[in-house]
Amino acid sequence: MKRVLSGIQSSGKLTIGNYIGALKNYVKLQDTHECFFSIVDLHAITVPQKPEELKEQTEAVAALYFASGVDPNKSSVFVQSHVPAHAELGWIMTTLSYMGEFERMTQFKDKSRKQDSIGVGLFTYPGLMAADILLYNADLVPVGDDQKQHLELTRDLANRFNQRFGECLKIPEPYIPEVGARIMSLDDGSNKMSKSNPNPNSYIAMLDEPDVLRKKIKRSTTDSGRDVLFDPVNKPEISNLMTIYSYCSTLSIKEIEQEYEGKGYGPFKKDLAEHVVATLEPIQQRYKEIRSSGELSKYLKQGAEQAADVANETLREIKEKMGFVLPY
Ligand code: AQP
Repeated sequence: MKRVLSGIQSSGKLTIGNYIGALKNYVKLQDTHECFFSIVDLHAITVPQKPEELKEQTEAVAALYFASGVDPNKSSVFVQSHVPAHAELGWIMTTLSYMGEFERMTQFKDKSRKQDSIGVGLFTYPGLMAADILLYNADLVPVGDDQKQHLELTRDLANRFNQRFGECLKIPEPYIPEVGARIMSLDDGSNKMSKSNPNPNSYIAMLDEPDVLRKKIKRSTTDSGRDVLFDPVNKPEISNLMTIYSYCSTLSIKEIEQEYEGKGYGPFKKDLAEHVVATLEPIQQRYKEIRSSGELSKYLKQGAEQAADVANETLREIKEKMGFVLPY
């Protein structure tokens, strides 16, 4: 069985982008792969986080994994900071990396543009991400388009390590879903929908109340036309809404075009809102049950133990190959 590693940052409220681009795939993958899914809180702190919010967000992200259908008996779900090997190998990876490699990362360029002062952690983020993946000798890493570049760097670092110190690390492959890999912001079709966007109307949060969801979708930006046509270049906003529609219903993009031919944006948005509500409401219900049952800490403890077993063994091998004196 091939091994999969992926994670989501606890840097805000999970969006429908995280659901479509990550969680939905996790649920499918766990039936056919050995899965390690992480809540990457060490990555979240590469931009400032308020302590009480970080704690709540980390627990909320974890609970949403399970509420979305990730099964603790099939997948190992863990909080990144519960497995200290991540931070340790992250450091080692930065010592194998070159400044130019990190400087080229478009996510660093995008995120640093939004900060008044740029933290070093934001810059060295790809080193930690490489560690996250390589610790588990993952075969596959489900990533959205935006993370492809980081995975490419991870592969380079693994190859570099193997050449310099001897074969040890597996070279991971990307697993990219064919469509809908990138859900765009509700207020700007050229921007990715992001949980850390300061404008809550730019994203559909998985835990938004139904009426909030309806309002956000009604107010979402569209072009001045009225044809519900899939044309990401000329009509990026309506095309994005159609992608969300398609993921939250049984209709294909073609069928959506046929369904709303000549009807305009109003009825389309109204129906879209109901499909989104119908998709998220059962998840919200399960989320509430998980949060109030006290099961979360049990699942996360079990996940951290399973993850640490694998991660500590890889780290030990890496350190041995590099010439570290191992603990006596
Ligand atoms: N808009 C999106 N469309 C499709 N997939 C998305 N993902 C995130 N946003 C979208 C996928 O979710 C996984 C986890 O992402 P992350 O939280 O680790 O980092 P991110 O990609 O930077 O996500 P955000 O929401 O934009 O977070 P912030 O705002 O904190 O940077 C990844 O698989 C990602 O592709």
